[in-house]
Amino acid sequence: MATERTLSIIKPDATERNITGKIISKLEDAGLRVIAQKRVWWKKKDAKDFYEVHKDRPFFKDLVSYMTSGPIVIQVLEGEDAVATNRKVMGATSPVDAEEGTIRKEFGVNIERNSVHGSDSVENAKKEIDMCFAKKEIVG
Ligand code: IDP
Repeated sequence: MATERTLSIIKPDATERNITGKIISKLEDAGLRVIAQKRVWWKKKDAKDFYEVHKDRPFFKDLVSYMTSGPIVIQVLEGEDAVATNRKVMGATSPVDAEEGTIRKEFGVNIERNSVHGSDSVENAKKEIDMCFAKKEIVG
């Protein structure tokens, strides 16, 4: 196993319900360490740039509206197999399909308002971390 970094976002549905601490506890319990963190409120351009890969999907416009509807908490997580470990503790995209004990099962509202984002590959993690953080903001 390799020590990796991944990008995590606590989404607006979770900041609105004041459950960021509960979500961070689950990440830490899974062996992940928060090595960078900031709370921001994205403009449309930020959300569009971040989710560019989904720009042709039918849910893109709604996703951009949702991700700009309130504050988010963006984090860099570090740990053994951080990308896969984080995806496991997040659970499937839709809370209905997510396994018991996962963040999305416990806190997700629906397939869109699913409380967290996590990079889906080491390569995308690097890109997303570079998009969201300056090097000096990451303290491993
Ligand atoms: P992931 O977040 O589990 O990796 P993706 O397919 O990359 O899932 O989708 C990105 C985000 O877009 C999801 O987390 C969710 O917020 C939203 N999303 C995905 N599929 C749908 C859908 O069918 N309807 C509405 N929103 C969706």
